[in-house]
Amino acid sequence: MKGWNGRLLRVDLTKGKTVVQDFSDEFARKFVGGRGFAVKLLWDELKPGTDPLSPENMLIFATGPLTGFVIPNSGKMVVASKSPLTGGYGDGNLGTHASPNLRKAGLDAVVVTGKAQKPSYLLIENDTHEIRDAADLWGLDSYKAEAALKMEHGAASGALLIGPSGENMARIATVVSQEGRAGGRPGMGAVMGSKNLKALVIHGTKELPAQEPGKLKGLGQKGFQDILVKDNYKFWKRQGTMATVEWCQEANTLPTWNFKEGVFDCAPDIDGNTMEEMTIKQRGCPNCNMICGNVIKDTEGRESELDYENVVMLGSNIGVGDLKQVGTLNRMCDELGLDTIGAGSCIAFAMEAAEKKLIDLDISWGDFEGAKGLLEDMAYMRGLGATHGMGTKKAADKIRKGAADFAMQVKGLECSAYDCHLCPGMALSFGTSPIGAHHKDAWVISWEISTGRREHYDADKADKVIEFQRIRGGMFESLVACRFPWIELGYELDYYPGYFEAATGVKTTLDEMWALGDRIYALIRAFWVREFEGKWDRRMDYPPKRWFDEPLTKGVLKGERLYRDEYDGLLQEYYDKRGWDNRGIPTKATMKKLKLEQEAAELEKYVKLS
Ligand code: PTT
Ligand code: SF4
Repeated sequence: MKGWNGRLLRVDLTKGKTVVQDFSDEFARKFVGGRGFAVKLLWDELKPGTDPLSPENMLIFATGPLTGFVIPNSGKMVVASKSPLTGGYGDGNLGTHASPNLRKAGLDAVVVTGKAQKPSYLLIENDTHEIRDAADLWGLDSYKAEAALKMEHGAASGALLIGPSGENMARIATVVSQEGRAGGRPGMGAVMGSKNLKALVIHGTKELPAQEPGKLKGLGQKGFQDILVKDNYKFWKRQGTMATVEWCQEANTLPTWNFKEGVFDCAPDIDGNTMEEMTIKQRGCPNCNMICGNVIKDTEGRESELDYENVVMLGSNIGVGDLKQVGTLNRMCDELGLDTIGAGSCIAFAMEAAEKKLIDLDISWGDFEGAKGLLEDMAYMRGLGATHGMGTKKAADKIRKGAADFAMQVKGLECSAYDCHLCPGMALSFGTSPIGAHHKDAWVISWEISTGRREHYDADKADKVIEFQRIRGGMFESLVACRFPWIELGYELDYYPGYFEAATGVKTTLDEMWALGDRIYALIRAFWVREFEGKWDRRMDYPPKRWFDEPLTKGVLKGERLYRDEYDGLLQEYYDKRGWDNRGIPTKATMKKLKLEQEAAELEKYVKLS
């Protein structure tokens, strides 16, 4: 086997044991890596109904066959588990030096189960795998803990960590690395905390096994060159994802005041142009020549690395229109290990609940100090923070009194930063995302706006969502490479089958990659259905109620909203095109076509398949 190392590291924290396990050629070819590996392992090994915060849950760190090779943007890693935020499949993708190091340590993935008796960290140094004491790290924020670990294990190592929010099992806790990269929005940090696992430190120095190393090197060099001459390269280097603030404001899709509106009066004060005047340096992931992390100094003179989602969810969506203040909230999230999207949404939800006098909290729109206080309280799960740190769905269930009407989430995961009052295609993308309301799988909003969002609910929107889910949620999450060269600069997708073949020796086509995406999607859906046995309902694929029931009151889209029947029709188109029945469950024939016969037989124990 080339391309893959062919080895997983199994870590049982309860027993304090590690063991390396080979995986089969068939597993590698059928599920490829990253998300594909993660969902297959969870499906095969996790007992349905497992409490996500119990020792039995599995926490998976998975790379893919392209990770770590010197080809564009190959420094990413998938972190996956059964989610304590949603109760379904959860994952995230972060760029970190831990990724190439893991591969160079001769591994493709780490599967953690059990719970350590005391705070611990996992050290991987080539073939040495040790569970070590983390007593002095527990309680530290992620920056301090990473600095201490790097001091001990060397700057060449990579680290994946949790902050206090993961330790306290805030359900919106994520996994962080390098003071500004984060992944695992559906509470992967809480799962890590539940296992008493503060960090993974990884250092590998082996050569990666490519089938055709010379060819791969040549393709990689050409790929890096091509990126440098793309039309949008210079602008991307200046603004990265932050250019989206201005674009969303113009399109009236900039989440404002808990997604009540799509325009924010202070948008120019928090956009990419304002950031450019404040940028002091840039940071990024390994193996990337288009790095996009722009760093500014926040209100405390500390460094904060900005991205579109972070700035909007902690800016316009909570009414804060000062980029330094937003920077402070963003940096606090990274230190505390809170997902910025979840945290911003939970703060906005609390502000609205306080405004409606549903909770007794002294916080109002634009209240920077109040937001800081709530962030800390959510991370330490104290006071009202213990309610809001559970995520907006669970907080609304606790508060009741109609609070669910303004909890901006799907399946329990908070919406990322795109207002969908007049974007049914993007709403479908949130509705059918395999982890809850994340844009990562199908960011169709730009296409939707450019092709006419007033032709509301045409079937081509379902086609587009599926096309993007195949590319982004299937191919990029399994090869495990950053999708930004393609989506932001127009880097050709044809590169990827070439990379894959040179790395693994397995000939493939883009069509086969799309089939891989469909297989992964069907299996993730099967995972959800098995977990929600008897309770699964197509309405779980609906976007938040607010977009249907509360039209916009400002901007050129004033009066616009989504329509339920039309949305439901679009959802049905989506199911039909995917070969799923009208409950949103893959049919027997679809499972067979995707070579998931065994998985279909297992699913039939829980639900009758059409
Ligand atoms: C991702 C989500 C995003 S998506 C952002 S900003 W984005 C937020 N970033 C957070 C952060 O920062 N700190 C924090 N404490 N919480 C955060 N939560 C939010 O998490 C990220 C980039 C970005 S920036 C995006 S879109 C792309 N995402 C990719 C992806 O998902 N897959 C892939 N193959 N390539 C991608 N490339 C881009 O990577 P989640 P990163 Mg992130 C600080 O993980 O859980 O998927 O949520 O990884 O290394 O920070 O790079 O406008
Ligand atoms: Fe990381 Fe940005 Fe480069 Fe993608 S483009 S690999 S997110 S630095």
